[in-house]
Amino acid sequence: MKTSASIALIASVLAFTTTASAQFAKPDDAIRYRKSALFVMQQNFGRVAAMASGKAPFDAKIVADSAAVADFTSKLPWAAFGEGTDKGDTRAKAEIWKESAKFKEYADKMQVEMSKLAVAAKTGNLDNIKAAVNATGGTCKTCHDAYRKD
Ligand code: ASC
Repeated sequence: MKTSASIALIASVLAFTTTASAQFAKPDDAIRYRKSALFVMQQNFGRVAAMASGKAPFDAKIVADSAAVADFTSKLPWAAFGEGTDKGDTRAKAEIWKESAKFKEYADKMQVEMSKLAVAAKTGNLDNIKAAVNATGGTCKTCHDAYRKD
C-alpha cells in the first residue's frame, strides 16, 4: 500500500473510533442513550414476540414494521458503552469493561439474530418468525445473565 493511502486509512479509522467514543457530552448521556435504544428495541421485539406466540392478535404489517425497528435499534446501544460509563443509573455490570471481547460477541450475536428476525417477519411465515423470536430472545437472555444486574 502506498504511504499516502495507509495514512488515509489510519486517519479514517482514528476518526471513526474517536467519533464512536466521543459522541456523548457526559457519561450520563451515554447511559441514557443506550437505555433508550434498548427500550425502543425491546418494545418492538416484545410486540413481535407477543404476536408470534398468540398473546396478541397477529398482524403481519405490525410484525414486519416492528421487527425492522428492532433490527435498526439493535445496532445503537453499543457505542454508548465507552470507558467511564460503568457508574450511574445503570444495571450494566463491571464485567462488561473487563470482558469487552465477550460482551461484543454477545452484542454481535444478538444483532445477527435480530436481523434474521426482520427477514423472517417480512415473509410473514409464522413458523419462521417464531423460530427467529426464540433465537433472538436467547441472545438477549445470555447477555443479561452475564452482564446485567437484577
Ligand atoms: C424481551 C426482553 C428480554 C428478552 C428475553 C428473552 O422481550 O425484555 O430481555 O425478551 O426475555 O428471553
